[in-house]
Amino acid sequence: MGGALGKLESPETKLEAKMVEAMQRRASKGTAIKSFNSIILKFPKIDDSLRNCKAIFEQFDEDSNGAIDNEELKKCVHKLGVCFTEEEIDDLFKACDINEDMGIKFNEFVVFLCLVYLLKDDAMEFEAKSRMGVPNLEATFETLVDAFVLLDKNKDGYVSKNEMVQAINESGEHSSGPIATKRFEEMDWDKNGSVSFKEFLFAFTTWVGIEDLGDDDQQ
Ligand SMILES: [Ca+2]
Ligand SMILES: [Ca+2]
Ligand SMILES: [Ca+2]
Repeated sequence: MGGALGKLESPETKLEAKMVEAMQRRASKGTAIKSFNSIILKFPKIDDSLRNCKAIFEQFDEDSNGAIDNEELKKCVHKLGVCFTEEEIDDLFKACDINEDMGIKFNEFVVFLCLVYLLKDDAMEFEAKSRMGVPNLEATFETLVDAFVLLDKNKDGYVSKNEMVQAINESGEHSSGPIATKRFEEMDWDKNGSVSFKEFLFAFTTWVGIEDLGDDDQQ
């Protein structure tokens, strides 16, 4: 820390600092995933599981306009049985509203649920499964966290381009450099040179094609 990249990698918000902390805590337990390829092999299962969140989404999108507003999100957090302050919920809302249209669309909601899962101190408290009726959701989130832990070699809570190159190298790709660069650029949404867990999740929803689902826009 404190090197040339120190500024880039320091968390911007309290929420992000909390996420980094939670990720580091989780990383200390190791990961069940062995390679980048095995993450890719899990895509179909992850895809299925995330799509099942659509029912939860619709339940909280009370006015059925295809997006969850701040008030609806507060009810959702309450229903999930999580204790977040108003400020934390507002921060989560802003963090997940990646296209800044003041509403949480389906792909943004999936990211939200997974962030809530990570931020919970005790995963057992996360009652989405029992309350929301989505089977294997926790297992899916656990896989996503595991995947991030695998990529974040130095366990600083962010994935750097070098770490991405390393992960793809280890999976035995011949032209790992260009593939890693492409994947990295797809993930680094704000182009600041490092990938946060949130950015990783957004990339994932794109890779498995979740974004198409919640999109009721004209185009
Ligand atoms: Ca949005
Ligand atoms: Ca890292
Ligand atoms: Ca970034």
